[in-house]
Parts: sequence; structure tokens; C-alpha cells
Amino acid sequence: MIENKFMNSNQVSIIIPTYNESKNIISILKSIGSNLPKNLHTEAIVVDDNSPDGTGKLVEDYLKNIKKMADYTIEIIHRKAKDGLGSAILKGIQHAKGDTIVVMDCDFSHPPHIIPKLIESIKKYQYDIVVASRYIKGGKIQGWSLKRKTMSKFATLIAKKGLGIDTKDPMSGFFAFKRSIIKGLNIDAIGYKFLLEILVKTRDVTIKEIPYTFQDRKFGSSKLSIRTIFDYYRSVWKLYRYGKPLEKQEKRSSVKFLYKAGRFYTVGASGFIVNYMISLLLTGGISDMWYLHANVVGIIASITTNFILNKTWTFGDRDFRVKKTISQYGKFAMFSSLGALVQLGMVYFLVDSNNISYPLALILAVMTAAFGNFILNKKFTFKEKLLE
Ligand SMILES: Nc1nc2c(ncn2[C@@H]2O[C@H](COP(=O)(O)OP(=O)(O)OP(=O)(O)O)[C@@H](O)[C@H]2O)c(=O)[nH]1
Ligand SMILES: [Mg+2]
Repeated sequence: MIENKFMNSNQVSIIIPTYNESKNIISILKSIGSNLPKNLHTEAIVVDDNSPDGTGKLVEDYLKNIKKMADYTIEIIHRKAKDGLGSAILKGIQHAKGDTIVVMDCDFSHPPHIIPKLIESIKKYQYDIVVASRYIKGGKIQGWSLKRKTMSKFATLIAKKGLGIDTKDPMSGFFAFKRSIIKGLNIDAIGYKFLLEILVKTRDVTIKEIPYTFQDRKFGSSKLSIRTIFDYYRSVWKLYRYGKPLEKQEKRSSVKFLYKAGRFYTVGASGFIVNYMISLLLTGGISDMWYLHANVVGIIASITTNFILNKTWTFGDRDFRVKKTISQYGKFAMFSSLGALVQLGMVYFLVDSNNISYPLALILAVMTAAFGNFILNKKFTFKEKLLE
């Protein structure tokens, strides 16, 4: 999808998405032109979303009036309406002819004098991805409020911990990469964070970070909105589901089986705590519900937390389509009830007819019911082979 038959091996394409950037666009295009490495052809591709302030028209007029240069060309792509930064970048890449892609904002937050360093790291040192970084030694942010800095840091932390990314500034909007690394990838381009998606979806790539000072925009206004923030968390969630379960390295099926059984029992124990705490809280702590009602709420709550933990952790199932998840939940709840019946029956049988003491009978019954539950859920709820 992202391949282009005109791709040129000695050309760099710089993608600049714009929305209402009339006060910045011409000066950034000029500034990029005067900061380019020599002996290389560079094309700047402006992707404008029909900006109401006339950014697109401004570029068209500018292009009519300047002399064509041999090693720096400018193109503009017009889209009909504002369709988000990520998809604008993707559009630019689809159009690009270069084998090296640079992505940057138009508002001078990303200083053009860094561009040659990005290109050099790719062309000369053969890195696959180069990130202009605010969060390594030598990098800075100027002009942001504490609130904006905290939001950025928090989002970065979520990306690093949640998605297992080592890059210090995975939320950077200023980066370059070899176009070949995204060949064949299915890019969603939700929201702002294009780089994050590449970092998650590419494997075995070499990454370098180059420090720079980010400066808040002087002209025009921010497009960062609640929607942007919402889109960010949606994209992290989607990327999380894209990831592989952690135990993928383990190949021996017996070990995998024991791993999962261990997790299932651990989740069961956590469910017991949830059940116990909620039942107690509802009868005394936060309300004075009748103890049997409170116990029903406790049971439902623990089945729910057990389900979520087993789905995501024990079985590493990241498919959360609503219909599928509800059907899995139904089976899980059914097996849990069945387990409770088995447990009751077994305790009765062991204590009454075999004279085994109640505590021992309880342990045996819980272990057996939980094991049966594990097998049933493994096979029927999460559709795994028994030994896997
Ligand atoms: N084509 C297109 N460009 C966009 C869109 N949203 C943002 N941009 C551009 O993407 C770049 C980054 O957007 P900014 O508004 O600067 O976002 P930000 O850097 O997080 O916020 P500020 O710097 O505070 O304004 C700028 O060049 C914008 O003009 C969009 O929906 N479509
Ligand atoms: Mg900006």
C-alpha cells in the first residue's frame, strides 16, 4: 500500500502536514530549503486539509512565483477536509518518491537545522529510524506550561511501559526513517502518533535518537484537543492489542501449559480477595446491604475481574470485539458456576461419605474445581489446544 513505483534511492521526502498554518508555511519551506544537505535531491510534500485560513492556496501561489530548483522541489497535496495528522502523514508517504522519509510539523517547533543530522544518520550510518528527541541528554522543551509537559511525559510513560518501547521520545513528531521498513505493514495512522505505531509494528530495526530543543509555536494555534488525547489512548490500546503475548518465546508446550495454569490459579486467588473485600465492604463499610445480596455482588465482581485478567494475562487474548468478548464472558461465568457446584458436591461427598476433615476436603474440592475450570475455559472460552 505504501510502495511507490517512482521510488528513488537518492532522494529524501519531507512530509509536512498543515492545518491553518498560513503564518508559518512559507517561512518553514524556505528554512528547510536553506538547511538541506548537499548532493541530494529533496522534495517537501505539504499535505493540507483545505485549511480555512488559505494555507493551501498560499503554497500554490508561492510555487507559481519561485524558480524551480534542481535539488529541492516542493509539492502540495490537497485533501478535502481535516482528517487528522496521522492520516495526513500517511497520505504524504504514499505520494513520496524518496527512499528516506522525514516527518515534521510546520510550526517551527521542529527546527529545520536538525534535518541534515536525521538524514545523515540514515544515509551514512544506516540507521532504520532516527528520532529527534526531547527526552535524551541535550534535548529540551521551551515554552510549554507545566501542565503540557506533564501530559506529554505521562503519555510517553504509558507508551513506554504499556507497549514495551525503549525509545526515550516515542511521541516525537519529528523523525526520519527508511521507507523500506514499513513495506507490507498495515498502518492505521490513528491520531497524532505516527512514530509510535512504526516503533511498535517494525521488528529488528536500528533506532537512533538525536537531541534537539523543541520550541512552542509562535504563530497560529494548537490543534491539540480532547479528541486528540482520546485518539491517543485509543491508538495505544489498538497497538497494545497488536503486540504478541509475552510467553511467545517459550516453545515447550508442557511448560506453557503449567505457566497458564499457574496464572489461572493466581487470578482465582485474586478473585477470592475481590469477592471477600466487596462482600464485606457492602455489608458494613460503604452500605448496609443484606449479606446475601452483598455476596452475590461480590461473586459477580470477582467473576468479572477474573475474566478480564484471564483473558488479557493468562491467555494473552487481545481481541476485544464486543460480540466475541460477551460470548466469552458468558461461557466463563457458566464454567465458574459449574465449578462452584462441583466444589459443593465434592465437599459434601468427601466430608459426608469419606470422613475427610472439612478444611482438607475444601482444599481438594477447590483445587479440582479450579483445574476443571481451567481446562474448560482453555478449550472452549479461549479456544486453545489443551496442551499449548
Ligand atoms: N493535514 C493536517 N495537518 C494537521 C492536522 N492536525 C494537525 N496538523 C498539523 O500537524 C502539525 C502538528 O500540529 P500542532 O497543532 O502543532 O500540534 P502540536 O504540536 O501537538 O500542538 P502545538 O504545537 O501546541 O500547536 C502542524 O503542522 C499542524 O498544522 C490535520 O488534521 N490535518
Ligand atoms: Mg506544534
